[in-house]
Amino acid sequence: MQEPWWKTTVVYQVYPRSFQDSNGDGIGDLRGIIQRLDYLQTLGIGAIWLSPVYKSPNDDNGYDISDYQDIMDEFGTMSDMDELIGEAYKRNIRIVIDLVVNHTSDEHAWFIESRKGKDNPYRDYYIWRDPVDGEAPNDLRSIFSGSAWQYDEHSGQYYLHLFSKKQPDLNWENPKVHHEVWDMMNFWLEKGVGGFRMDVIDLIGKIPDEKVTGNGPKLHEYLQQMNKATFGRYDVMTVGETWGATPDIAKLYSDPKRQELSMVFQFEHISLDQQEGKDKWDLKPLSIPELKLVLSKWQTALGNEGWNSLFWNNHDLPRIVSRWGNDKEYRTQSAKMFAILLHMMKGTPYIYQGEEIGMTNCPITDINEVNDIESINMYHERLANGYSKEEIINSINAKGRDNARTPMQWDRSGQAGFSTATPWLHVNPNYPSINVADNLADPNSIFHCYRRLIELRKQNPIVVYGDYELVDDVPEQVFLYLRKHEDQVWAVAANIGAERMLVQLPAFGKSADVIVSNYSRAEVDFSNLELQPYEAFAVKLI
Ligand code: TEU
Ligand code: CA
Repeated sequence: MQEPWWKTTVVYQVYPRSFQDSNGDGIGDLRGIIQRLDYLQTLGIGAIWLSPVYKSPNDDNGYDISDYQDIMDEFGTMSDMDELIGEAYKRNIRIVIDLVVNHTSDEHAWFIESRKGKDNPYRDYYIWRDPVDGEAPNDLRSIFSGSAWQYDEHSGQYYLHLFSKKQPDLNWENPKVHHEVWDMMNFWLEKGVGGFRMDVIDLIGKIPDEKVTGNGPKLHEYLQQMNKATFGRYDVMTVGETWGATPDIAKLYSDPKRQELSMVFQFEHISLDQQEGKDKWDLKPLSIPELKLVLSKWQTALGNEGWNSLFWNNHDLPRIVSRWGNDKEYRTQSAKMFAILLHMMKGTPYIYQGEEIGMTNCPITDINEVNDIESINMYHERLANGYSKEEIINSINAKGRDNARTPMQWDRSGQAGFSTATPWLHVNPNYPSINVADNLADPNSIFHCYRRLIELRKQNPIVVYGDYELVDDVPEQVFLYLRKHEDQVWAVAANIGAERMLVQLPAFGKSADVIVSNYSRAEVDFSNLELQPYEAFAVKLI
């Protein structure tokens, strides 16, 4: 049976606001993405996950949608979108769009109607509740700080918003909401999109009165109905953003027999440097043994009942080379190390814009430099709770989402070639030494390492289908695993640290068949192998 295309391809995430400005207003746009399609074709990716481009007041940079079937003014027009889909397809690149249906903007026509009064036909498109003892219905909190309930003077009721006040949650217990969403999805499928990334899709089964938000009892029923009514009839991919997924829950989403989604983004590895039961801002050192266990668990737990996504970065996360690598003297080595470690695993890899050239976090010193509503709300809440400005700014520099949203660094020209105007968000001042142009020109660049990894996946079934096996008897900070397929065995090693590490596995023998390396290593002798700082390679054992 022909395997689905999304098992052998690599997906590239574009955050349109920061990718390429084509008309000199300092904001990225659709025509800018069209201009850069040849670059993405050179990289070798097969799909673009396009963060939202629909009409939005941009309270949450497009994740607050006021019209799902029209394009945000600053990003361009629907004909630009049609051209992007067509031009990408000519280059064997599918456009996977962002489906944000846990909530809309409060400026969406449905909510404008809904808030007009309790008897409005759109009232039950959203989640309205009476006050309890003059207060919010319960103590549900917004992920963007504060209560998840907003009081509405006009009707004397509260509405639910798990994100910003301008992002009211849709009421998925109302069948009319399902049909509205299905109609919108079919509108985009008929335009030829390659699938959907589904924003916080694990929340649409919520039961607010019982304070159940993720993994509600009807969630999978909703997804099976959605599959049947929309994308199930197309050769497209779907990936759910599911922060609370365990391997067993992931199987419910991605077991092909269940006809729900192709795969999900799980975040267990991403949460390893966060204190238990605390917020993302409350850090603890990453434990590499835990990272090895968690990633290995996901590599083996799904079996044939599901499919992994593989990622380090996205528009919500700090950049991996700054977070867990070394963005100073070992930036290139550690960026390539994370690339080799991830792209040799089983699943569909995702590259976030700029990751392929080792872009770094971009520290700020004052809250006035911050755009992201999540960071701004947290700043004010923690300031009110007695945290010092310094502590809060340190948290934002470590985990704030703007780190991922500074403009793409194309070349050494002003504003890194992103725009001829002052961009909506500051450009990282390190763009003269970290940019696409220099990466393209240097055969040993991070870009060419990613290009090689993408090529390896296309050419070698072992990378896509090989069984995974963690090798234990190595030093703590060395991640060593095997991939086995038919009569082949590949070994993948990564030293996740700046100290040299000695590996002694004589049983693995010697091999001169190095497939990819970030130190241009010519051969591997496992009986006495010294790994350099952040060294990584893949080698053929058999
Ligand atoms: O993110 C879901 C989400 O919860 C993240 O905001 C995450 O909790 C936090 O940012 C950790 O860094 C999705 C989108 O990816 C995000 O950009 C949106 O802000 C959010 O949903 C609301 O649509
Ligand atoms: Ca623009």
